[in-house]
Amino acid sequence: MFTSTTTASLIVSNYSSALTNDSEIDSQTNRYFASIDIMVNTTGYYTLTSLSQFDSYACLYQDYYNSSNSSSNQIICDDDSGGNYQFKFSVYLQSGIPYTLVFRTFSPGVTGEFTIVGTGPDQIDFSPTDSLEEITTTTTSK
Ligand SMILES: [Ca+2]
Repeated sequence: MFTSTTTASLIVSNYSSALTNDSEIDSQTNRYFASIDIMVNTTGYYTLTSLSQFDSYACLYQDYYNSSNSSSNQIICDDDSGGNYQFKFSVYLQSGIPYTLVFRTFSPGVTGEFTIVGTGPDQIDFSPTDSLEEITTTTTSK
């Protein structure tokens, strides 16, 4: 009996940074977080997980993360599926659509270095989100 297996080669992309006392913080829960923009050039299933010394937690959002309504645009969240308290999930990412990964600690007041590891059919472009308040409109009157 023969078994035929087609194994597509998977590409691993890493993004390393750190949560520090200067990182963005959720004022309600006192947990530091990093907001990371994600783009892919090839549509398909990608797996995202983290390497860190702390208990990580992450959510993925389509387009952008709205800190005043954290459930809007939310695709998936995970706490410990990666083992060793690291988040892990697989998601279908579409080429040309911006996604935002919000990576944070599970417990308040925790800092430390971390690496996000993405695996999929193509490279993942990671970049820190410039601003969480890009939608803000400023009106000046005299
Ligand atoms: Ca966790």
